[in-house]
Order: sequence, then structure tokens, then C-alpha cells
Amino acid sequence: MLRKSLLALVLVAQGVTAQVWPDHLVWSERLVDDVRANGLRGNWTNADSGIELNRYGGSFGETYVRVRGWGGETVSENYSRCASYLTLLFNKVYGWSSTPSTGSASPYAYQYNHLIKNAVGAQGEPFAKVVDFRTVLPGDVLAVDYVVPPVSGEATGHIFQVRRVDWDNATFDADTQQTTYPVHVLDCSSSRHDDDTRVFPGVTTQGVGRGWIAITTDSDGNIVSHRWRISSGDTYTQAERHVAIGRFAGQAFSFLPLAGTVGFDANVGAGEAEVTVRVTQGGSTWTLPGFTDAEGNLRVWGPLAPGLYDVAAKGPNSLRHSVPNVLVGAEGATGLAFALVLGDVNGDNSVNIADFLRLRAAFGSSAGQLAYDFEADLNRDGSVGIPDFLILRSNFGRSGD
Ligand SMILES: [Ca+2]
Ligand SMILES: [Ca+2]
Repeated sequence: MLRKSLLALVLVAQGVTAQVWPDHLVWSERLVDDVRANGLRGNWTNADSGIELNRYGGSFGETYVRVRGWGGETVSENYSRCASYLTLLFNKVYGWSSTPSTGSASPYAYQYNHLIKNAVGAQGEPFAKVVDFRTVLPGDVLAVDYVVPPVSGEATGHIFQVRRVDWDNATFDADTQQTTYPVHVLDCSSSRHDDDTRVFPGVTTQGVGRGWIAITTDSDGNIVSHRWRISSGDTYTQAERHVAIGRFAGQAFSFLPLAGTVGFDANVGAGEAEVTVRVTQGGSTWTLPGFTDAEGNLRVWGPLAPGLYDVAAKGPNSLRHSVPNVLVGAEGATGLAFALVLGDVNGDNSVNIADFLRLRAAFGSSAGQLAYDFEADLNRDGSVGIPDFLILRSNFGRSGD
């Protein structure tokens, strides 16, 4: 049987510099990954309560943020607004007993904006003000004040967490001497950004998610305007909607990142793929959930001490690929390369008749139909058909690490 060369599929590591993400972003990532993974499977609600896993809204007293593995939580779910999300997150991650400006309730986004805008670097201030956007870091907060006195019921601002800036694709306008940066943000929102994780085939959800916005600066890195999406929508100047950049002053760095690339032996749809990373050292095992981005880059975080680990990756329907003796340093590890072979529909780490039978049962179905089986849709194109069967056949009989 002809088999595709796996070596050709191992992508070269991107040479990404290790950068430790603060804990509030790490937990936010896990929450978004979990609700995204559940959504892709059509699991929208908590099996016990029947309540939607990801929602936007609520007054502060009734809102909550729960992340699997966090304080004994077994399900990741969210019910909050943009500012209350940040407050609930910081309450839990950094043990805020009350909030900076209003005591027991959550500040509004515009109050976060004022808190950051007026920061002078004094001891005890929760945020340091970042003036030059070009020095922004993952986990920094963009707090927006909608300035115009709010009509009752309308938003008064918004809060973004910065994930990363696509520095390579910034555009420079020679006339204005301004630069516009694509910025990947994580937020709790009722409307979507570009390439938004709250969008599923046929369904657009609200709550926590990721997407792209645009920030424009002058030649000194001062923000002059922003846009909710890169591709479209209104541009707001600082006078119209002021953006302040805040860096949480007391952030703890207790997680180390493991970064690298994942290649599959077939195109995986939607430009992203769920990957579970298993880290082992002696008798200890850590299971770290993650998602690749559209380019196959993967980054997960574990409560790891520097040392030598075996690191393995597995998709929900791929075989596991293990990389032994990975040296995790004080800033984590980069350059991991995983080649994942698809076809393991039932997740038992081998491709055999059991997987074929499940694929056959779903054959001809599409997402949204009763017979559709997410795990059997090996190439993630939204239907189970011949291409999936060919992938399974080409890997039949193989087992993972
Ligand atoms: Ca199997
Ligand atoms: Ca398919």
C-alpha cells in the first residue's frame, strides 16, 4: 500500500521566541479552547444544568467564569460581559478580594479605561499604563471608553485581552505616517471580530472567544484609532472611543509554554485543529488541551518546572505522536514538531475495523444531521465521505505512540 511520507508533513518550527504568557491569559485560552471544542461537537449546554456553556450578559452578582481544572471545576463555562469577565478572571487568578474602583461589583469597561489612563506607576496600582503600542505584550488589556454619555442599555466600553500582534502584516500609510496592526484578541463579546471563534457552521454564538481587530498608531506608537474588525466596520478615533493599554502589575508567571507546529496527513478544515498534549516525567502526567492556529502553530501551557519531559500530541481522531526528552527551560520549550496521522475515529490510538465501522455509520452525512459524526469527519470539511474513507484506508493498521 502506498503511504504518504510523514517526513514531508513535519512542518519546520517557526523560530518563535519563547514568551511567557500571564496566568489570566492562560486560563482564558483554556476556557475558549474548551467551549470551542465543545461547540464543534455540537455540545452547547452543560449536561447537568442544561444551561448554555458560553453566554454573554448578566449582572455582576449572577455571572460566573469556570475553567476545567481550575479550583476543581470539571466543565468550562462562562456567563459574563466584557468587563465582568475580566473582573471574575482576575478575582480567581490573582485573588482579588474586591475590585479596584467599585468594591464588590465589577467596574465597567470605561472605569477600567480610566483606571489605566490615570495610572501614574504608584505602588498598589493594579495596572501599569503602556503608552507605546509597539511594546504591547500578550495578556495586556485594551480598555475602551465609548466616551459619549451612554444611552440606557447601551455599552459604555469594551475590554480586550491581547493575544498577539501580527507585526509582519502591519500596514504603513505614508501620507498620515500611521501604521495599522492586526491584533488577535480574546474577549467576552456579543458581536464578532474577523476570523472569530464564536462562529460555527450555521451558528454564531456569544460569550468568550478570539478574533482579529485593528489598531492604528502614529509614528511614536501612540494609538490614534481602532476598528472592531480588520476588514470592515467603523474606525473610531481616540476622541470618539479611547483605548488605554494596561499591564497587570501583579501578574504571576506560574505556567510554562510548550510551542511548536502540528502537521496532519490531510487538510484539516476551519484552519484550526484541536490537539491534546500529554506531558510525562517519571510517573507524573499532565494533559494540556490546545488548538492549532491556521498555520498549524500550537502553544499550550503546563504547571511545569524546568526539566526533561516526554511530550506527545494527539488530535481527537489522530494517532499520538510522542517527542521524547524535550528540554523545558525557564521560558518553556519551542520548536516541537508533531506529525499526526488521521484515522483514529474512536480515539483508542490505533486505526482499525472499529474506526471503519464508525465512519461507515456516518458515511454520507453532513454537519447538523443526526448521523454526522465529528470524529469520523477526518478532514474536517463538514461531511463524512470518500475523502475521509481514503484517509482511513491509507493509515489502516497503524497505531500511535
Ligand atoms: Ca481507533
Ligand atoms: Ca470529511
